[in-house]
Amino acid sequence: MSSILVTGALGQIGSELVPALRASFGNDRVIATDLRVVPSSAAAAEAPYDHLDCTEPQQLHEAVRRYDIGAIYHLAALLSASAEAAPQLAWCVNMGGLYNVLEVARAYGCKVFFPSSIGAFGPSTPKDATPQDTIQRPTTIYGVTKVAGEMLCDYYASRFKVDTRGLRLPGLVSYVAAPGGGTTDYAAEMFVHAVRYGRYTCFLKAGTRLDMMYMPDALAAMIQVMEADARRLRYRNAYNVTAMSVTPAEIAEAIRQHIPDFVIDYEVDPVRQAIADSWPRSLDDSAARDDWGWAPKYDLEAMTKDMLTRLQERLAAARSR
Ligand code: NAD
Ligand code: AKB
Repeated sequence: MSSILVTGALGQIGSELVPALRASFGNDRVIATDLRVVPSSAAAAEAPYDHLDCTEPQQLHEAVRRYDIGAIYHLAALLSASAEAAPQLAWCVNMGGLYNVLEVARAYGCKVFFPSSIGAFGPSTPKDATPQDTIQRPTTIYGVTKVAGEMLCDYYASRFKVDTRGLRLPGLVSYVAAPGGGTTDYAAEMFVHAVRYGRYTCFLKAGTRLDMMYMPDALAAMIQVMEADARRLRYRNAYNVTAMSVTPAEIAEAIRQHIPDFVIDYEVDPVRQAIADSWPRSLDDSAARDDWGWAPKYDLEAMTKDMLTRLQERLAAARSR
């Protein structure tokens, strides 16, 4: 049985995707890799971890050969705000890395998961119930790399029969690893600050509506689309998926149901606000529901309850050490 390679495995998604994959497929069959040399999570320390720079094709070829890789979850990338601060590096990592992954997949017959984003849409995209097939003219370098990445996945699927699968993920909320330089980071940060300090200063305006998803649903979606029957997949670029469409004010109100004294104020960052304003308010994910049975489990209320419980447990454990 071949193994699974995860690039960018020490980030917000990889820190939870790797343990989830290991729980399903076995510790030794999931190879976590990242640009960072020292594994920071306990999960990475217990099972195979390798340093891998996805912009170096030779390193990918060596890893795929050494570990007999059959599937690659390609997570390594710069997120929207980090990419806007370093557009040239973002192109190199996001596009160069994906190209190298697709080439190695072509050579060795690997399946590839590519995480696209709501950032693949732009101001001329319909903002509400954004369709699966629609205008994609993003105004950020992050979005440019996500649209080009989606098209490259389509091309490798049709031209070289590489088994590519992808999702247009919304902002992800989680508590294991901090988000890494995105526009939707405020959502996860708000929960952490609510538990630690009882207050949060948000960098987006109170009414900024964006799609969000709790990490357990995102992990399920990634594994489910990779395991789906290939004959049922109409899209090889990326499927729209969402779980909720919410504003900072609405998340704050949900937190207040559990922490009544929670205070939120706003200090708007014009760069991240402009990015958020260019993205959809809500996605139509019916193609994912029809083709491979996508159905999220967490709405805002369920996510808020679980996030706060988990964060309070972690804080109590840290204080008792
Ligand atoms: P993250 O920033 O938390 O983690 C990315 C990881 O990639 C980091 O650990 C970093 O060290 C690593 N990395 C950077 N350059 C690399 C290189 N050259 N080679 C190997 N590793 C490198 O990001 P994340 O939130 O885990 O996101 C993973 C993927 O999912 C990205 O493609 C992102 O665009 C996409 N995505 C994330 C979200 C979200 O809300 N987290 C939403 C939509 C899409
Ligand atoms: C970001 O804000 O950059 C990411 C994303 C939605 O792609 N969280």
